[in-house]
Amino acid sequence: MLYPILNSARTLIDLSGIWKFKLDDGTGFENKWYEKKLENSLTMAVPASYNDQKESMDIRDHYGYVFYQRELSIPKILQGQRIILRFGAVTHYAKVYLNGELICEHKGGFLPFEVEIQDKVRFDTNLLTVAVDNKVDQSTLPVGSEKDGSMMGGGMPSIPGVTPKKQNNPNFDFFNYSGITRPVKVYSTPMSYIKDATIVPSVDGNDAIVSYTIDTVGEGKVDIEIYSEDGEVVAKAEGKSGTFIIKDVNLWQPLNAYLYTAKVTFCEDSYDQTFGVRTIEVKGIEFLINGKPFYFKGFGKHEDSEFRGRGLDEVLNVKDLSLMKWMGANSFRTSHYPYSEEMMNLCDREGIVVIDETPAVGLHFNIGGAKGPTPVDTFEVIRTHEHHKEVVEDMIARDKNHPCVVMWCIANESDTATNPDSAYNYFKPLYDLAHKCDPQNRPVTIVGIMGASRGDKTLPAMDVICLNRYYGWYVFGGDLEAAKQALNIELSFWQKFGKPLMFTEYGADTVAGIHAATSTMFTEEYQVDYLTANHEVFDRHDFFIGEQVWNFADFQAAQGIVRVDGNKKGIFTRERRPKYAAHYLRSRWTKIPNFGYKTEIKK
Ligand code: GCB
Repeated sequence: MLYPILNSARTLIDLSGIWKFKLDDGTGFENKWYEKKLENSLTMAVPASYNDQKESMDIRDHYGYVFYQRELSIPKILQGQRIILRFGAVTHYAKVYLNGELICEHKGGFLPFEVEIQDKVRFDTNLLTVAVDNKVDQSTLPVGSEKDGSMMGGGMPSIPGVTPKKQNNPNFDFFNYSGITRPVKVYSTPMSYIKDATIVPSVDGNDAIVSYTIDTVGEGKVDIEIYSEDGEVVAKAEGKSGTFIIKDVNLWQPLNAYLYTAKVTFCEDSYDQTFGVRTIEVKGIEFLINGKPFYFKGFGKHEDSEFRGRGLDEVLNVKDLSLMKWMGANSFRTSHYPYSEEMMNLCDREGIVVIDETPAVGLHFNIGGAKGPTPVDTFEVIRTHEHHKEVVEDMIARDKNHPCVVMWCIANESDTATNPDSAYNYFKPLYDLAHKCDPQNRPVTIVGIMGASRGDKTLPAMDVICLNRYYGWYVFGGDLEAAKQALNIELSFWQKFGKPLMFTEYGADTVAGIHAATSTMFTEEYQVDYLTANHEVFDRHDFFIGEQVWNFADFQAAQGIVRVDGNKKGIFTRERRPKYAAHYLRSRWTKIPNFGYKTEIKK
């Protein structure tokens, strides 16, 4: 799906701002709130999560639908054009009404969707209403538990005469921020238009051979001009698909990005698609970018900040990448959902390497609040099968052209070991689907949970083995010598698969400002000691190709007895102030090269 742009053929109207807002009291649909102006509404900023914008537990912990509304004026000059209403993300389910008519619905809170409205709008004022549902259950991604008690919050006892409030039970460790979290835009195209562009670069000596496909609607001819960063035309092509050659190509390199622009014209329409030229390959125990063995240094992150929740914040995005560069990091994983298109564009520009993850988290009914007395076969119980396919397809369709994306991650910490055959039968088709959908055929992975290894069939079937491990925290907390031994034993187990392995999470909760001369858990000193112990073991293994610390910054989670105002495993606080460990990691990572770090061990 193309990102909406403004150019000589297309207009773009941003609907960011203050919208009307109202919690559904259970009568919103029955009383057709979408047909008239919302009564007794509140103000709410878009894009942003609604939860932290007001001082009200009813809003923060709301369960179910809310209604957003605004007037939408469409200029008459757009008559005769295709007009599209596009949502960057609405979390988790959206019903969109224009002048009282339901014009589209969308499931899933982290990917864009759009609807053509030229035949539905008045070229005057319209009433736009969006009903947004935040419920998570065993059919949604992320997954909610249908039992009382969130994964981290502990269960709610059932006591006759007591009616606990209705609430979501996220089967995941981050706050269930909801609402219209990414930009809402109206854009126009001519009636004959460019629907999609797919660009697949390859490298041949000093040159790039780039194949492309342009998807169009209407009759006409496609022309393409390729521009360098200096605005020079470096290649040209004609037709809906084909190849072009860029002589003496400038490669897109980690932390040294170079972007070309393909200017596509078709009838009256035109579209500017940026792309980078780089190659990705998993070969033996190495992960090659542009033919050289890459070492991942970086983080698992969240889209999370004060007031906005998970809402798009471009200042924060720029700041986060700047802090990463300051530390010598080169990569992150979009844990635990696809991030905004704006962030992906920024990573292309900044040369930050991205592992792009679906919102499939919580596919595990044998841990936390979801756990019953006897283990269940998660993949017999869960109802995400079809939706999981959709999110894999839609994420890849959205992000396929981004040079920053080097690997797809189809899920985080699923139950791959309780019933290994069921898990394999669920995930292998998704792995195959990801490969089939991606025109660049990037590597595909799944992130494995602590405790699952022997007997697991799913992880060894992936292109790269990605593990979340907490030796020295959840296991052997406070005993880093035992942690090192256990970690080393586990890595030796994985070595036999002959594949590259990386840690996509390892970390320790650390309360900023707590210090101790004798390092104990939760102190800033312990976070450094924990990381140092892990690194000592990582550095012994040549197939260990990357370290992504959990987490870049402290982040909000559900209320409960485990998290004190959120998860504190950040290397930065939620306000982006460095903890002591940031300086330690900076010192380590600025010495580790992006390429060839493990070459010495192999010699
Ligand atoms: C994990 C999860 C992550 C949690 C983290 C933790 O393994 O993938 O979502 O936040 O552990 O801190 O427990």
